[in-house]
Amino acid sequence: EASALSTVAEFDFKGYMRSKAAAVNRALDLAVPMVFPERIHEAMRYSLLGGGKRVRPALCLAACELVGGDEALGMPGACAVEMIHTMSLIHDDLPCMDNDDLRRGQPTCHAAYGEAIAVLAGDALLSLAFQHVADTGNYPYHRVAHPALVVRAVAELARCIGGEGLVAGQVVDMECTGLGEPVGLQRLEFIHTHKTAALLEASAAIGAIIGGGSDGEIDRLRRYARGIGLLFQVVDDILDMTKSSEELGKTAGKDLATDKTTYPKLMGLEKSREFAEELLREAKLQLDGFDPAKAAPLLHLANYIAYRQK
Ligand code: GRG
Repeated sequence: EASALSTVAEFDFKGYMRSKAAAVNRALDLAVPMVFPERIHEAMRYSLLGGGKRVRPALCLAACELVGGDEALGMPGACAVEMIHTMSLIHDDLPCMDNDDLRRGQPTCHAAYGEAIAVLAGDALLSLAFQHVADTGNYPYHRVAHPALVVRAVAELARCIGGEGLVAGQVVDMECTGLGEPVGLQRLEFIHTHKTAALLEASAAIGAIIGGGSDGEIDRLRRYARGIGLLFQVVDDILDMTKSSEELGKTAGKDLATDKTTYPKLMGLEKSREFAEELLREAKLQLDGFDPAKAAPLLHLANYIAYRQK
């Protein structure tokens, strides 16, 4: 027991994330070659390779490895979820949605390449994501997953991003923005579980499916990921609020100035922190049935999301 605990304590989470991000970046680089017509591939590469913490692919790979798969087996799914994440950011930044000119400190895709190319780069990444999961033969790290598992993974990806997943979250968020009144707790949770948690859930589920996990294992990893997805947003809201009051409206007063509903605004800072602790505890509980040494990456990922300073 003590040695298992110390194994967990000694786990080098930063090193783990760095090495997974490097492997994912190499695979993504190979996934979008600069072929004709170059401009669309340039735009896709610009957004896909322009930074990002690679949380979703790391989650996919960690889930795959936890149930007995390896990195090569999980890599197509890991690339696919990052492609989806990237395309959702490209479309979210468009003038018809959030109308943002900056993302990760750089011009957004449409600011750099124009609106039409940005829409198409998003579409092409969406398509490439499915190609990646389905068409493993085209993949440089080719490892064969059972076709039935690949079909399940494809269905999982489709379900989480469609009209009952990511898109639903975005639509409800858009409807609530500009209402001029705060939305209720249920509405707020709907937005976050769909906009953010759904893709994290799919990342973990796809990794666990392709890695050959049992239904019970897949289910626990799914709950874990859904929990850290909501946790991510609650902590985001808390950080925004504390930053806003500390920096007195320099850059961070942004959310206070708008009518965007946040957890601290709805339930207060203390209750929001308690809610975050509860979500963290429940997420970690899902890892209890696994070998603690093997579950270390996911345990630390949950802690990182909970205790990050931005
Ligand atoms: C999926 C078909 C389809 C369409 C997209 C526009 C849209 C529909 C959805 C918007 C989704 C959106 C913007 C969600 C926010 C997700 C989020 C928490 C982003 C920040 O994630 P990080 O911190 O970002 O992982 P990095 O930069 O590290 O990658």
